[in-house]
Amino acid sequence: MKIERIELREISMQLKQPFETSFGVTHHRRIVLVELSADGISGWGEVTAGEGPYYNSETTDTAWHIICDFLAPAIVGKKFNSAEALGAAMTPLRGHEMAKAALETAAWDVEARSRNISLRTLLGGTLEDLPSGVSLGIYNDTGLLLDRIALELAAGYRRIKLKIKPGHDVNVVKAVRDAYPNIALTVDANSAYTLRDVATLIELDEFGLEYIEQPLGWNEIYQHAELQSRLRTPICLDECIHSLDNARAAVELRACGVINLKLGRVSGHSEARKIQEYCKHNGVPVWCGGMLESGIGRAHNIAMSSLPGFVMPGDVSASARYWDEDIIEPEVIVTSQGTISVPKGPGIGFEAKRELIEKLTVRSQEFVDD
Ligand code: OSB
Ligand code: MG
Repeated sequence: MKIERIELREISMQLKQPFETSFGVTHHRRIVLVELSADGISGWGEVTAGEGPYYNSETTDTAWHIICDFLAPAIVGKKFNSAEALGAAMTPLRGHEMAKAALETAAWDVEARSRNISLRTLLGGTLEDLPSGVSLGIYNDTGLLLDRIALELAAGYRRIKLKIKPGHDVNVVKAVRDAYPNIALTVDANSAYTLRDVATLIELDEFGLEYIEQPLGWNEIYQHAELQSRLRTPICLDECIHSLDNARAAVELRACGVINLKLGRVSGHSEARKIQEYCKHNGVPVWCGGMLESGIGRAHNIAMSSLPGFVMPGDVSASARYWDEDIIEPEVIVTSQGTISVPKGPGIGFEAKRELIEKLTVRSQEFVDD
């Protein structure tokens, strides 16, 4: 593919409800979208960075800077044999996985569309219906949290994940477990604890959780190994895993029993596919995380989750849980069985709503081959 044009835009999208994690509250998303055109075909990708550097070190603005000043100039006008080769061309640039992933995933959409096949087929996906779970932010009122869980379960979702932080953990998990003794339940701390909190984390062992997600330092695999040796509940790593090498280190050190895969965090489909392959081979369950994405990021998550290593329900849920109107057609829907069906159409299998995207755009930048 010869890259003829890259269009970068920042869109502004209001979440239906604020989402609170141990690192802060998000009301409103500033999302960077990439449209990549090659050989007359265009594909879409999304930067999944947050507005501030609290989940990882990237932000909406660092991604804008890195794409405009380094990545887009390195790619526009060049020819690549595959999306994977385009991704490889960005490896000399250190870090900034989410900025890279936006371009890399857009290139996978282009490659699939140019062959008139679905991205699922191009990636080698086998699953057709994906089990879907929900991630619920921190609720100060546990009664409201229980009401929300009742609604999500009635809608069919297969797993409930609760955000926790110090002081808002064992008490909340106990209340939910008492109300729902048998549901698949998990917690996610987003790195809010240290090894000094081991006693609290050991208390969580009593609740039959599927896993405890990222309790310790955002880039600290070794300490998770120390913690895992003291817990029966598997640790699931999220923030720590940026590459196949990180996944291998975490599994070999026994720092986790489960991995949350996020396309942005691992720089795109190529690396994500290698990680799920490694995990499948080593019996480590993998599931697809979310970053409060618009429909474009959500569509890529769905394609990735069709790979055979994705054996646990993911955080990818219906568009309508986040947005009054999503930017893709059709929107992502979840069946009453709690599943998302992987689309069969070309590329990501969803179409970008260009008029709506235009209305939501706050800035844009074009790179053309001259
Ligand atoms: O840790 O999985 C996380 C949202 C923003 C940043 C980090 C995380 C999350 C979520 C929400 O848990 C997942 C979603 O519904 O998109
Ligand atoms: Mg997480």
